[in-house]
Amino acid sequence: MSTSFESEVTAKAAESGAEASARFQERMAAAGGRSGVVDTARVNYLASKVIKGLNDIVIEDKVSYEEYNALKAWLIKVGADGEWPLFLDVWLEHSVEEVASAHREGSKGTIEGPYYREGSPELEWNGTIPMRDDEPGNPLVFSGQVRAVDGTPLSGAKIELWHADDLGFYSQFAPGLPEWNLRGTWIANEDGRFEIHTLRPAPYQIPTDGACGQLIAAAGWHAWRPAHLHFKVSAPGYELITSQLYFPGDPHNEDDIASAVKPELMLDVKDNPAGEGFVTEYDFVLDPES
Ligand code: MBD
Ligand code: FE
Repeated sequence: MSTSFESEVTAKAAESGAEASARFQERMAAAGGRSGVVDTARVNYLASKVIKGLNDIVIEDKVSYEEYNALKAWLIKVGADGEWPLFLDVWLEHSVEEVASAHREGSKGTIEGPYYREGSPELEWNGTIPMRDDEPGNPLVFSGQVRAVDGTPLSGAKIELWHADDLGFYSQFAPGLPEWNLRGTWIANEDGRFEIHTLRPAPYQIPTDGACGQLIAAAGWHAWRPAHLHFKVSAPGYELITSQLYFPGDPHNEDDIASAVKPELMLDVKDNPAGEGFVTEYDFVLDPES
């Protein structure tokens, strides 16, 4: 049974779908056709393959009209709930990211997910993330260096960080949060170093009250992602890295619903010897643009 507090929290969650769809469409429009256009031969090849794959499943697994209609109703609901970004980023993006980053020699990355916003407030190399006065969570000091694969420190590199609050909500996707809450952009110092002051994120459940949640419940799956920090790290002349970092011991590191955990993305977290909370160090190594 859910308490009224829980239902208030989950009711808020569905609104993130509409926001994620709208923000994605804005970004595609702003890219001015440079992204999201695929040539005819490739569309013919890929779309034919997807359609054949689905037809093969129907024949092989003797899919009934009941099952077909359940699928049709569910697909309609994914759109109505604005959950195509969520569905695709949870169940497909990890393979796209694997293909896109296979050539990299620098740090591993992982999926972006549906909740990135460009243009978060710029902070000094050692600044504190924007947060509410009473923001719940334990302090986390995250420090490291951005450098090139050849070892050159990348002074002025940009480290964008975004993460959910203690209840699992992302600013600009859930209502009632300050615009840039728990989102910031650090500029690395002359040695490529940064020291981010934020909060340790909590384990995270994807919204359960929309179409994706309906699928998860109907299939008997769970909706959890391990606690994670999202990053985009960039410097002129280098390939941007989109990443997420994770915390050892999280019960969902092994069964992330979004399949976005890699061993290289696990932080080494220690108690802060100088005060409250935790400290961790992680370096980002960028490949030169080809
Ligand atoms: C998230 O916070 C997330 O990071 C991903 C990949 C999917 C859904 C919600
Ligand atoms: Fe996330």
